[in-house]
Amino acid sequence: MSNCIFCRIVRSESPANILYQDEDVTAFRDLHPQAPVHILIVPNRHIAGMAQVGPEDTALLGKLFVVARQLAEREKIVDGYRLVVNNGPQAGQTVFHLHVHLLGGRALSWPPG
Ligand code: DGP
Repeated sequence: MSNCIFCRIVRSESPANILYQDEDVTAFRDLHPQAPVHILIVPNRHIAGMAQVGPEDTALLGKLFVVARQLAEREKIVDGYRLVVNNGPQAGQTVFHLHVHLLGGRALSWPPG
């Protein structure tokens, strides 16, 4: 989508600190980090959110989480990290391109607000 900021980052049309990219997935640091490590892992293909995924996306969704695990190791936060997917405005979703937040590097309270 031409006006989607994450699509633009995936296509290198907008700047971002990209940590990983392959044919399916891109990962980059969050612009407004909520923890010492805050990385977004996104599908390269535009999917607005969890409400739009289907069985055909099973492998892609799995890959987002496998990449998140690899980045957690690379960032040395394996002692404790959190993976978050906000879906819908009431859950705090502000960018409508599916993304997994990888948060770590500090103690994380539960439940999230
Ligand atoms: P969410 O609230 O779950 O939709 O998370 C969106 C996240 O995206 C939020 O933590 C801030 C981040 N973000 C928004 N715009 C940009 C951007 O242009 N670049 C980067 N790197 N992150 C962004």
